[in-house]
Amino acid sequence: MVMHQTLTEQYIEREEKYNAHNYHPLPVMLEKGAGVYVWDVEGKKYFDFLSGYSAVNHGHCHPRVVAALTEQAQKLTLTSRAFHSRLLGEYAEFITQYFGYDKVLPMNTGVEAVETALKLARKWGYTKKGIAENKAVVIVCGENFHGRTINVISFSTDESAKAGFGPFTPGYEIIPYNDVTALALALKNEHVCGFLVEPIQGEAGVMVPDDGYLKTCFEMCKAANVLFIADEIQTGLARTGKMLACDHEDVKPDILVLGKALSGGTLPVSAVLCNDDIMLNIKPGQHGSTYGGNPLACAIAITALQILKDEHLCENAEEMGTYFRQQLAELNSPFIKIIRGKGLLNAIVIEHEDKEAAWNLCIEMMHNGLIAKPTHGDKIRFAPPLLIGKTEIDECVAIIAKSMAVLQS
Ligand code: IF1
Repeated sequence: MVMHQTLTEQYIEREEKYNAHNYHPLPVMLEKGAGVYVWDVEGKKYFDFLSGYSAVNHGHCHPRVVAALTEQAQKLTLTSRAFHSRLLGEYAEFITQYFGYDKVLPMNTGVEAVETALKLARKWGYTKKGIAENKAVVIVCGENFHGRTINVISFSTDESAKAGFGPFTPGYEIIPYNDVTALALALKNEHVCGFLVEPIQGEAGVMVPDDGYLKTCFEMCKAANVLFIADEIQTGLARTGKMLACDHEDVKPDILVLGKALSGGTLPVSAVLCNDDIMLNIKPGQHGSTYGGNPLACAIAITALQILKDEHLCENAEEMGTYFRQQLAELNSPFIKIIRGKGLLNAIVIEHEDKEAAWNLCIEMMHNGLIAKPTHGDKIRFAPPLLIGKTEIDECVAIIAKSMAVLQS
C-alpha cells in the first residue's frame, strides 16, 4: 500500500490484483445506496444514472424490499425444487395474474431466463409445430444483447463478446433489428419456432425501433405459427413508462422474459412466463436450477412487483423521462448529436473529434456527483431509478450541462 493513495485507489488496486479483469468500471468505489443516491468510500454522494443496468428500478435499498428480504431470510431461504415451499405457489399465482399468463418458470440470472425461453421455444417447435428433429431455428436480431453464455453469444454480432469462445451453437438466424422485411423473409423457413427480440435494444445504445415495429413483428409471427419471445429483462418492469415495453404497442408476447428489477436490485431473480400450450411441453427432469424459485427470491419478487404499482413507477418513469429528454434538448449542446429513449431508459450520442469524449464526460459528471457509463465509445446511457422526482432531474441536468464544459477545450 502506498501512503498517498486515496481509499478509492487502494481498494481499486486490491480489486484489480485479485479479481478477473472482465470489466472496465469508472474509478468510483461505492459502499452505500438509498433511493436515487449512492455514496462512495470517501463519503461523496452521487446520483446513480445506471441503476445497476436497470436492476435498481425501485431505488437503492428500498425499505419494503429490504424488509421482505430480511424477514424471509430469517425464516427459510432455499429448499431446492426437490421439495415444495409455500412461497413458490404464492409467487407463481401472483406473477402469472400480474402479467396474465397461465404459468411461470422461475430462474435466477437474466441469461438463464433467455436460455429457458429458447429451450421452451425449441421444445414447442418439436412437440407442437412438428419441426423435424434438431432442425429448429430461432430468429434473432443483429446488435442484440441477451447475456453471456456460450449458447447466447453464439448469436451475438459483437465480436468482443464472441472472440475466442467458439465453437458456437447452431440454430439461429440473425436479421437486422427494426426491419420487418427481413423478418418476413426469415419467417418463410418452416423450421422457425421463435423470434427473440428486445423491445428496445439496450446494449446497442438504447435503440428505439420505429412505432409499430413490435406489433407488426408479432402479427407476422402469429401468421407464420412462430412464437414471439420478448426479452424484457432490461425494458420491463416500468423502466420505459409502461409495465412492459411491449405494452406501448399492445403486444402480448407468447413468451415473456423478465430479470434484473424483478428482485428490486437485491438478488438475481429472473422468470419466463407463457401459457400452458408452451410451458407444459417441459416435463420433470428436463430443465431447472438449484436456486430457481427459492423462497427468498419469491418473497422479494412479490414485494418488488407490488411496489411498482403502489408507487406508480410506470407513470413516474413516463413523466420524468419525457421531462428529462426535453430538458436535455433545451441545453442545445453542440456535443449532443442524438437524444433518444422511452420513459427512463435513455441515451445520448456524443459528437466530438476526441474518441474519448464520452468517457471524459462521464469522469467529469462523476466529479460533479452523477455516475453514468459510456457504451460503444460515443453513447452514454441515462437510466436513473424510477422514483426520481422533478427537482432531482433539474439538478441532474444542471450537472450534465456543467460537465459538458470539459468537452470544450
Ligand atoms: C453486463 C448491456 C445493460 C439484457 C438483456 C439479458 C441480459 C441483459 C436485454 C442478461 C443484461 C446487461 C448485463 C451487463 C451489461 C448489461 C447491459 F449494456 F449489455 F446492454 F443492461 F444495458 N437480456 N444486460 O440487457 O442478463 O444474465 O446479466 O442477468 O455487465 O454484462 P444477466
